Amino acid sequence: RGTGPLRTFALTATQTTIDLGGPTIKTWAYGDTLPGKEVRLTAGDTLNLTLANHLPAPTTLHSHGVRMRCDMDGVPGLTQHSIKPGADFTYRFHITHPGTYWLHSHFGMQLDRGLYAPLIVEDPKEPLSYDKEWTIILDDWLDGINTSTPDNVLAQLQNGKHTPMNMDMGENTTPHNHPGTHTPTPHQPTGPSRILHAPPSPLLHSPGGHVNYPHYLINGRLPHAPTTYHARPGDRIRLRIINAGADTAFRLALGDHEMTITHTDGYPVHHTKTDALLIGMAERYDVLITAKDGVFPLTALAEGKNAQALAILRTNTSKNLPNPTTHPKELNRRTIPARRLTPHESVALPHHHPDREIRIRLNGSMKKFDWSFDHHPYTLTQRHPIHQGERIRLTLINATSMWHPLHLHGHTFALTGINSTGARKDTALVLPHHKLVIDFDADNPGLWMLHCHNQYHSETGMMTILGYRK
Ligand SMILES: [Cu+2]
Repeated sequence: RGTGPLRTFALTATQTTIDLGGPTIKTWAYGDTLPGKEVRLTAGDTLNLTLANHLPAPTTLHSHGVRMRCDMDGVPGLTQHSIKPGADFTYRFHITHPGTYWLHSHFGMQLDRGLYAPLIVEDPKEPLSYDKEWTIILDDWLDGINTSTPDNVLAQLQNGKHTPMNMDMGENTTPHNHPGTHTPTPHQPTGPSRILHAPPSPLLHSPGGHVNYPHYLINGRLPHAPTTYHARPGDRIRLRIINAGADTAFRLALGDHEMTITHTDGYPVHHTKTDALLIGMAERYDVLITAKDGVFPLTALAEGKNAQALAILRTNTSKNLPNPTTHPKELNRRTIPARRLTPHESVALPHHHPDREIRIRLNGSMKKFDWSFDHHPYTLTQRHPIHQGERIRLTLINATSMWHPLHLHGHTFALTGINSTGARKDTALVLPHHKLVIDFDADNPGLWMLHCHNQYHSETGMMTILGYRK
């Protein structure tokens, strides 16, 4: 499937100590930084990334949103054996499409620790012009704070009935065939309670999430010790914004600035102006801004959670600093949802009647914490059959009282529009009791996950598999 210049990278998944800008915490991360060091290459290159596992647990790496061959997709037990402690694995695949992507662990609850890093694929014929480019990674944080871990918080939500899903146990399993035979030890609901009690978010028509995180971060920093970005007044700046959170949508705005949306999930859209963005877990937006003269807050409100993350844009030497809790007025102005965006002609999915429709219902409740598709919690053997060459319509009916960010591996679908196909994305929000209808061309054979990107939902069973049939 193509070659191109080989670009070699090495990441180490390891236990480490991270300074969040005050509290120093023990966690699991890629190397000693949070986020992990950026992986940047150019469309046409072949990625050659070796992940060394220095964790006390198995792991895998998923390149979120990147079109690739299935055996490099990093789904434990399905596309590869998980990487045992002390072992390593080399992910090698040709990258054809530019965009803003990210790397994260696809094993158990590891995503809600520090196991994530940006993956930026430059366009060799970049059509946008800008003076600076920054990657902004949003995250919700609890790991290592007063003995909290994502596993013990999941156990709190499940009231002690946790059965791990998104993992295989190595030697006892064969990819594509047998689910794990290992009986996992349930995690205990220990540590301080992190269960969210808050009114619903008007934007999400439901609670912001389930977890009341002690911290929200931009590029690994707390609001009282934010990253400061320096520019000159008038500079045109590209922001590549990634939500690496596990249970939090962020509403983001830059004080006193308008943003121009240029891409979502790596794919270009017709430039659209907005004041704020609502970004679900694993979604990405690229925006252009023109910097004004001053010091400005880049605020990421944890939607429905009454807390926020912060970074600073500085273009002069003013001594004034935005307050860590500052609430730019732009947060309450225009928020353009993805369904209002239209794809750039170069990536618009051609109009075509679907050859196959797959209807899937989302089930589960906050009380039972039993999230699933069609009332069947994930198993490795589940398949929704599709055939190469088909135009597939996926109709995802949300029968729950909760919102979900749904992610399809290996393909970038089109949101369905009224008169034309909508923006291309790999992750899209569905509100409670609404449906999400997405179209894609089955042109990348393999076994591909469809799952909720709320890590607390996917881990309890809201995942399934689309399988190409010969
Ligand atoms: Cu969900």
